[in-house]
This record gives sequence, structure tokens and C-alpha cells, in this order.
Amino acid sequence: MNIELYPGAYASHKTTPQYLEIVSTNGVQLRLYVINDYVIRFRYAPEVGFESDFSYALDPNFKPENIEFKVVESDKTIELKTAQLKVIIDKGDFKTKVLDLQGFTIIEDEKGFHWEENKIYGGNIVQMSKATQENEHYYGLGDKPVHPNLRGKRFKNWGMDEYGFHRGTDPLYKSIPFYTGLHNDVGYGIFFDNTFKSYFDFASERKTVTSFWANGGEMNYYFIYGPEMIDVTARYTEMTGRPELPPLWALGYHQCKWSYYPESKVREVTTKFRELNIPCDAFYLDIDYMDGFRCFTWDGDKFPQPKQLVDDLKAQGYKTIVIIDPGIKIDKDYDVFNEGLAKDVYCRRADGPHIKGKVWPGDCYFPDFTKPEVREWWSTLFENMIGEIGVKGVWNDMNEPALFEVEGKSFPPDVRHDYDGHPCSHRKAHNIYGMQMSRATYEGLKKYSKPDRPFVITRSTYSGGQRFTSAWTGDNIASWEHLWLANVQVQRMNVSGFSFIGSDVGGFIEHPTPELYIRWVQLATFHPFFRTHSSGDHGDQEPWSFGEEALAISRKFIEIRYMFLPYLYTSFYQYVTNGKPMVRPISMYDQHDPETLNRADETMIGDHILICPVIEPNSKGRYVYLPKGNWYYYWNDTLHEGSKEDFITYKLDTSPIFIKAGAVIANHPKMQYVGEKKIENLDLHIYLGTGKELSTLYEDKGDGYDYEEGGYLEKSFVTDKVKNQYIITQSIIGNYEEEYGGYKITLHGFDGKLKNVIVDETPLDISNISYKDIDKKTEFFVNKRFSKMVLS
Ligand code: MIG
Repeated sequence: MNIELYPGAYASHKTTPQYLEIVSTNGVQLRLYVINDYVIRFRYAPEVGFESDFSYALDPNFKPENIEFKVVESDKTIELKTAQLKVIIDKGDFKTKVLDLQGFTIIEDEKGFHWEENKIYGGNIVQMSKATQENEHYYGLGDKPVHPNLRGKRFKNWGMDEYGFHRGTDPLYKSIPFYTGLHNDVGYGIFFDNTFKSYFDFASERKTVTSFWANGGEMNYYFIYGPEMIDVTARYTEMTGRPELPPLWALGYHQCKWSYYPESKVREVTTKFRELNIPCDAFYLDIDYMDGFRCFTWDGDKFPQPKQLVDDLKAQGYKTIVIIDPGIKIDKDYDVFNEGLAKDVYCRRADGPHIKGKVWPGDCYFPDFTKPEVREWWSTLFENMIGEIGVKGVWNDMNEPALFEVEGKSFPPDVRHDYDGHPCSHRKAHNIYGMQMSRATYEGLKKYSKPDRPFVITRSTYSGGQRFTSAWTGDNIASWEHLWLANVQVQRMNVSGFSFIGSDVGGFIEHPTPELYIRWVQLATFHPFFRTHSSGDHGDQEPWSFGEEALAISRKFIEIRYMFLPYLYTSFYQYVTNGKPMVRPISMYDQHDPETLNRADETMIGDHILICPVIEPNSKGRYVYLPKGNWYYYWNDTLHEGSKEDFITYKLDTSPIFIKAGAVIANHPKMQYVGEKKIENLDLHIYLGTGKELSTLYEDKGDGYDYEEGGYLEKSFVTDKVKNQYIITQSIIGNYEEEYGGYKITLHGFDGKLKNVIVDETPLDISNISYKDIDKKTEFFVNKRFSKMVLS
């Protein structure tokens, strides 16, 4: 039996410019680092002091601000105060609580920090327990396939290859030990930056307690104050990093299957997309393109001329993406294997031999991606693939790491890792292995795809992995339950700071019905990453594989995706610059409305679009809760008042999409791929509102790095209704030249009653304005650099 150990009473404290350190009578050290006014790091050392301070999660570019904080000692407590928060440490029992400056308790220790000796491996099992408030809700924690609100459940973080997972399977592929709590309207986050196997219990074992612990390492967590939940996520990615902008095409539609081969099949499918006018930007080659599954090789029979193929696809507007797994086949005639051996890149067991594991190529060795020299070597392997052949993106799979035929489906615990100069066992490195692989891959693409932007997609990742790569949710199933899961997993990953994610559309395992495929496309149309993928051992899964009706509807939605690219790209820009997730559960849109807090389906995409997926067969309508604001139904401009539930009816060819009143939204014309056509005029849709509303539009070349030198535009549109006038102002930052001539304005909700349009003081001749009475739209053209437009 293990004994729970606790800190004793207060013995002494000291302060440095970065932290307050308190020591207990039995030698426990607690350091409170003030990261900024909103974020405090809690770090405990139970016995002999702290380990070397290193984290893969933190963005190396993130430097804590030099923040002033005050420390006040009294008889019973030590208090630390920032401009936003107060932390009180009880001198008697070492417990902490965090309050806002109004004295409201945001979080407090229940047992607080305690630990048990790990009798098998040495070190400690470090534990923390917090009181749960009666009305407290919990969100986030990565890819957990359960209802958005985590309360009443327990989870484990340990990256696993879970083929055909289902609702409740835990753990899955990703480890993101960060959650958001909300009670009494106040949101906060806890990021437990510990890469060992970790656990979170949200008032499951004991109804009034939320706890988290790990099988090794330090009790090292960050308290992140909101109070708005959206700011919690933003502050978390301020520390753990945000990605660079992807190439615009990566937000287009992707087509994948395990596997498209030989070359003639690839040509047939890509040509058919063009013939049928289904937009598509990216085409994937799964493991069968390789020679016997040897990474960085091509099967000479199936793909005799890879460069020619990639070039031809490029001419048709396709970007080719190839899979690369971590396992390197043990084969003395294989260059990559030999090079790796010579450079000593492969992971070893504790006693010296390499870790040998079976995956697709048979027996393999595995690079230790936690070693800087190994990542550097790996990045150079992409020279030919990216630099010569012209592949545009790389797909990292099996990087939990996944092994066949062994217990635990991964490395044994004794395997050694460099961990960037902090040598350790697999127990500590398992959860970051996939993240470091995708990092090394990203660095390879950065090297050889210049001046273009890289694109990487991964299955496994850890906190901070969002800096390097996009992700997908893994091997799902063609079922209605999985459509529901896709929706909640994409939201959850977004709450967890990882926006660039999507699911295998239609399901990876088994064959979807036409209806399920259609409904899935309708949801994924608004997911940051949009790709159809299937295991290929059942019927085909291209948009035309489900009959005429499904083809027409899929095409219609993929076209909508392309029309909304400027909006999605702007949402990505907001994620990159201010950390607002691209996909926002409606609890994050309005946490002050209790109706939003347990909703799984309704979802905000960016600032102004609300979607609600149809997640049942034969559905003719469903209830949709619209949060505060007024909402236009996308399909007919009917105005719905928010803060209530409405019953929305639809057919198979529509799904609930709402645009917030007051929004200004840009649309691209329909295109078969990004950049196919020159845009003559940019469609700008203005949705009449009742108050002030800000809309953003980000524009740049869609690829390359000119934006770093000012080659971008950030346009802010403010709409406002003042008496009988509707005023739209535009302000612009940056110096990119748009390729289009002007704006084609479409007004929504004006009922064709427009009398005057004044653009920058000049009345517009509105005799030519076209009134479309049926849908009550009014269209006209204006200068793209206008500053003020008055409609009356
Ligand atoms: O053991 O590369 O999740 O997307 O198609 C299966 C073949 C390996 C698992 C991935 C899936 C991919 C498949 N891979």
C-alpha cells in the first residue's frame, strides 16, 4: 500500500523577481511564478528540490513578462497579488486558493498537493485535488470522445492507436492536459504540463472534488484566469504557441483513401473531380505509394514517375500530400535505414539494443525525435520529396507511437529518449513522441518548400503541437454516433488550443449511407480541416460514390466551403494573432447564458457563423438553440431572435447555418481549387443589424511570407444603426494590393427599401441597383477602399 504524503506547515519564504518560493517544515518547496497578470505557475518539489526546468509545450518565443507582484505575510497566510489575481497560501496546511480582486474564490485546494512514492519506477506519483463548486462545468482536455461537459468523468492521457474507437474510449491519440473550468460566470484554465501518463478526475470519484495526477515528474501546473473562457484558451496558446498561417489551399477540400494506387487510379480520380466540377485542392497518397512501406521511397511499379505525376496534378490545381510513418524498416539495402544506423538516430532499450517493433514494413527501428540532431537529420530526408518531386504536404501517422502485436501497442517503458538533453525513459517521452515527429517533419518542410508555406498533419500530439501541424481525429467509423463525435471532438480540440483539426469525413471504417455522407460533408464544410478519408476496404468514398443526389449536395456544400474561404482564413488569422479558436462551442460564445453550457451540437465558426449539424437519419427538422443576438437563416434570410430555441426544418440538401445580424462577410466565387480564377469583384455580404458589430477580413497572397513584410490587409468593418441610417465603416491595416477591382455589395435584411447610398460623402446613383424582391437582396458595387458608407 502506498502512503499519501503531504506538505507540512509553513517554514519560510523568499521572493525573486520571477517567483515566490515557500518551504514547508518537511522540506516541500512551492514556487509560484508570475507569468503575467492572469497566469500563475504552481510548481512543487516534495523532497530534494526541483528538476531541471524544461518543457516541450511552451513556445520558445513566449517570454513571461516582467510583472510586478506583491507578497504580503500575515499570521496565517502568505498572499501574492498581481493586477488581476490574488493567491492565498495557508501557512498551516500549505493549501492554496486563487481569488479575483473582488475577493471571489475562483479555485481552491481540497487536499491540495500530495504525493506517493512510485515503488516500481522510483520518483513520485504527484497529485493535486481541488474543490468542485456545485455549479461548476469542465471543458477541453484534447480529443476525449464524450459530451463537451466533462463533469462526472475520469480520463487518462496516454497516446493510443484506437482503431474504431467509440463514444467514451479513453485514452485516444492525443494528450492535452489542459482544461477549462467555469462556475458563477467565471472561467479559468488549468494546464498540467507533465508528459508522464496523467489522469484527470472531474468530480467523478468524489462529487465535490476535481483532481489531477501523473505517474512521475513534477506537480507543475498553470492557473489561467479568463474570466471569459475564450480568453482562457487564448492565454493558453499565448504560452504554448500558435501556428503560422497555412497556405490558403490547405483550407480547401482534401480527398484521401487508404490507398489510391497505382498512378492511373490517382489520375482517374483527380480527373473525375474536375469533370464533375467538385472543388478539390489536396490529394493524398497513403502507405502503398512506398516501396514495401519504406519511408521516403516510391514503389516503382505503382508510381514509376512520381515527379511527372506530382507535376501533372499540380497543373490541374492539386497539391500532393504523402504519408510518412515513424517506423524505419530494418533493411541493410535501404539507404534511410543505413544512414540512421550510422548516425545512431534510433531509440534504444535501457540495456542498449534498439527497440525493434512491427508495423507496416515488418520489423522497424524508430528515430528518437526527442533528440535535436535526430530531428535535424529527419528534416533533411524531405529534400527530394519536397524540394525535387514537389510534394506539398506531409501526413504523419502511427506516431503515438503505435506498434503491432505487443501488449500496450507501443514501446515498453524502459526505452530511452534524449528529451532534448534530459535523458529519460519512454514513460516520460511517450506523450510527446508524435509531437516531436511532426515538429521534425515541419522543420523539413520549412527547409524545402520555401517560398511556399508548409502543411503537416499528424495523428498524435501534445500541448503545443499546434505550432507545427494540423491534425485529424483518427480511425472513426461510418456511423451517426461518429458524426456526433466528430462535432464534439473538433470543438473540444479547439477549446484545447488546437484549431486546425477535422475528422475523416464519412467515416474511416465501414461504408456510410448516402445520407450519412451528405450530413458529414455538411458539418465538415465548416471544420478547419476538411478531408474525406476511408480505409478503402469497403465501397468507394468519393463525393460521386453515393448516387446523383449525394453528388449534387456534396458539390453544393464543398462549393460553399470555397465561397467561405475568406471567412475561414480570417478566422485562422484571428487564431494565429489573438488565439481565438476557429471553432467555438456556444458555451464559449456566451458563458453567461446557462442554456449554452451543456449544448453539444450548436457551434460558432469564427465570429459570426453558427452551425448546427443534422446528426440523425431521416431528419426533417430539429431544435436549434440560438444564443444572444439576432440570426439570419443562411438559406432564406429569415431573421431569428436569439436567446431561444427554434425548430428549424430542412431537406437533405440543407443544414442549419445562421449568420449573425450586423456581420459583414466576404465570399469568393466558386472555384475548383484555390487560385483557379481571378476574382473580378469581391462579394461582400452585409447583414442588417440593430447595434454595433465588428467584422474582420484578413487578406494576403494565400501563400508565401510577404505578409511578414506587411504584404497583407486586415480590414475592420463596423456596422451600426443610427436612427434611420445604417452606417458601415471600413478601416485597413497593411499594404497588400487586392487582385480584385471592387466590392460587390449584397444587402441582407433591407427588404429592398433602399433610398440613398452615400459612399465617402458621394451619393451613389442607385437607379441601377438591382432589387431581388424574392430574397429581399439588394446588390451594388463600391470602391474597395471606401471608409464610410451610409445607407438609408
Ligand atoms: O494501421 O496508413 O489512422 O488514416 O489510412 C493503419 C494506413 C495505419 C492509420 C491511419 C489511417 C491510415 C492508415 N493508418
